[in-house]
Amino acid sequence: MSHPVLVDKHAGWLKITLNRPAKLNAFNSDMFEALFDAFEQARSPEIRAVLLTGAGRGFCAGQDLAERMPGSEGAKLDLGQALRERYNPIVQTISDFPKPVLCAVNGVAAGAGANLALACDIVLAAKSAIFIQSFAKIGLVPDAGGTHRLAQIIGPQRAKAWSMTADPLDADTAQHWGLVWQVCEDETLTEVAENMARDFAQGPTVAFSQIKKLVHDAAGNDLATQLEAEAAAQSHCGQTLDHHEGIAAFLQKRSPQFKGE
Ligand code: T3D
Repeated sequence: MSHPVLVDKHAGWLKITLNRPAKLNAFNSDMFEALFDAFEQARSPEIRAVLLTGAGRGFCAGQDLAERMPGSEGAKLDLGQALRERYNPIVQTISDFPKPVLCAVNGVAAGAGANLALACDIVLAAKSAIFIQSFAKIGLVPDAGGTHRLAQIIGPQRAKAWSMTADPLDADTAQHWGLVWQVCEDETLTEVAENMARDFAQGPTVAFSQIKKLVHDAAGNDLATQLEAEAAAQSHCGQTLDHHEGIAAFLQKRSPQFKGE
């Protein structure tokens, strides 16, 4: 049996590939366990960026609905509990992860699969990729942080209409709406995403983690609180070797060699 998540270690970065292509990488219990394990591996200090993608023609089709078949044990589950035990922790892990998490959406991203992609820091999408908040089609609400993120990124009107219609959103529209950083030709997505992961792995990791936290916290802060948070983050970054290296490299007119410290 093939492993539900593939982990490829590169110099300074980890590629995590959801690997149930015959089911468009829908989440079953094994895939959850393997994904948590992959992110644990990414905590290693030598890893400074993570790239998440999917195998085959899909990125992720959300919850494996075969595990929710009426009459089965899974159908009797409290879905709220399933979210608390699995989806919420993985979204929180990505959100809190102190390193850039990139996502290369190689194909359809549906349900919690779409919101898993949107939980990542930088979303790249293949031209042919589509995003679907498919929950309403099965009588559910967007989860895995979807309502929070969509309300923030695309605004409440689009968030409600997209969630209620469950219409597929093409990659160009997703980019136009601010959900996607870059749309790539299908055949170049992997190369573009891997190059970006490699570049981030050579970046100022402490500053990256602070940028992530500041941007995440901004929505809940007033200006004075955010100004102070920026000052605290800058105090921290100002003490890093990478800041010193950045200044030296600028003055010496050379490229900085960041160490992530
Ligand atoms: O339950 C909880 O724990 C609460 C949390 C819920 C989180 C959620 O994610 S709920 C939303 C679950 N996901 C969906 O509702 C999406 C279901 N899938 C689709 O609507 C379509 O498959 C797609 C629009 C994503 C793609 O359509 P298409 O035509 O390109 O492909 P397909 O033929 O439908 O799918 C290909 C295969 O993947 C097919 O298997 P088969 O017949 O060839 O053996 C299909 O059954 C399978 N597949 C796709 N999505 C799922 C799935 N199998 C199980 N679960 C899926 N979600």
